[in-house]
Amino acid sequence: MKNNFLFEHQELTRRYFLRLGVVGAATMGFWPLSGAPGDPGPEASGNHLAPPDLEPYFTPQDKFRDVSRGKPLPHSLPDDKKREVGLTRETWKLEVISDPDRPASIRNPLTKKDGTALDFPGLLKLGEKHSVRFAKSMTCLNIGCPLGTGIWEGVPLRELVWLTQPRENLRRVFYHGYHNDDPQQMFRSSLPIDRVLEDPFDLPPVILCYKLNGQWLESERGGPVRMVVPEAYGFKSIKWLTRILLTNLYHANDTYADGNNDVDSALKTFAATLSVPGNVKPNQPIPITGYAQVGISGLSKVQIWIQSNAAQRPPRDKYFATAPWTDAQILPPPKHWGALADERILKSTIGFDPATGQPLAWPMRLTRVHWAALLPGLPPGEYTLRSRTIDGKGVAQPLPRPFQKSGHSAIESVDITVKA
Ligand SMILES: Nc1nc2c(c(=O)[nH]1)N[C@H]1C(S)=C(S)[C@@H](COP(=O)(O)O)O[C@H]1N2
Ligand SMILES: [Mo]
Repeated sequence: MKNNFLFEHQELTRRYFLRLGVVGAATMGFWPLSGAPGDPGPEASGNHLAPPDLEPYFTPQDKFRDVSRGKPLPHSLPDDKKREVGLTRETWKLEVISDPDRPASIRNPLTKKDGTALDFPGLLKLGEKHSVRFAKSMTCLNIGCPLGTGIWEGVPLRELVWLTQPRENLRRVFYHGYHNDDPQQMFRSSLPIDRVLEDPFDLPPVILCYKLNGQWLESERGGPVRMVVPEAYGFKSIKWLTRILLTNLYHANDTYADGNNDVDSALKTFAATLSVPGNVKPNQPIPITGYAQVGISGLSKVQIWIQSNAAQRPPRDKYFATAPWTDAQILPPPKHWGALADERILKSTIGFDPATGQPLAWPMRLTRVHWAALLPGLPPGEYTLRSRTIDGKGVAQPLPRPFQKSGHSAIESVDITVKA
């Protein structure tokens, strides 16, 4: 069970390709079809792609890619220091106060000074009544490929806002985590109060997260408590959360804004390949697999297109809108989700059927899917394979905002050589 995702990917793609009659695929140096039960195992020849570093569908906490700032990194502090500064479940404290510069009127701030700050047992107490969990890929706006996908669990942020008894002049919320008590190191993010109090378009709520994949949120992932904003890129999901400010400021004041990032951008839909054969023979079908991130606009199709590098491309078609794209097969949900100690977790997860633990819709927004395709054989030559997505509304990638600083949504291209 070590590599559930790889196994699922192998099984799903194997069945897909077998249905299409690609019996030779396993001997073409196509890694997902080797290593499965009954297979001769990966070939020793040097000319195929190294298998990508795959994880289960849900990523174990320690297999997430880490995007953390700080000197030293807060999660690397020794245990006694963590205890001292509130980075353990025993010592964690959260303040929820009015912004002194742009005050919101609140009756009941939660402060350390008054002994009213929220502690971990207090958060769990709220969780008994209000906790939710949902699946989400964490993606860095500046990296593009997901850092990991998990089931995030916690208490909706609005429950804390209500505890402060807000009255007037509350337009936004901003929040930050432990930053070595050095203002220069503060990593801050913000949201309109509307997004906190209501969940538009059936999105899950913004949460104070304390569990990931059914286990306590580890220090490296931002434990004991981090913010998780379902539809947002990673920079909104502040780790080692220590303070929330309710403000009358009317605009974003995120740390990420200083890096020229679009701080209101939601998760984009895009496709990428995971495997192409390393050695493509002329006139033999070409099996391809990949994944797609399912952004806020959903996913209806993954499409691919291979073109000879010798062919002329029409001018002024930067996003290849006129190319003869063909549909790839979006693979069904895996049978085993991986990383969850107990798959019953899925039965109480937003977006899953409480009776069966299966997703209510597929592809599932804010996560990812896998896909496979079989390209017809080609004459020898150099080719470019491209993959793209069509979102839930029928709009082709790169969607209305093709800017890197709004999050990666570019059309991927891969070089393929066909030779005897
Ligand atoms: N306190 C704090 N929170 C933070 C960061 C940080 O440096 N400090 N990095 C952010 C960024 S840019 C990203 S992409 C995500 C990454 O989450 P992960 O490390 O759990 O994968 O955390 C966010 N939360
Ligand atoms: Mo990020």
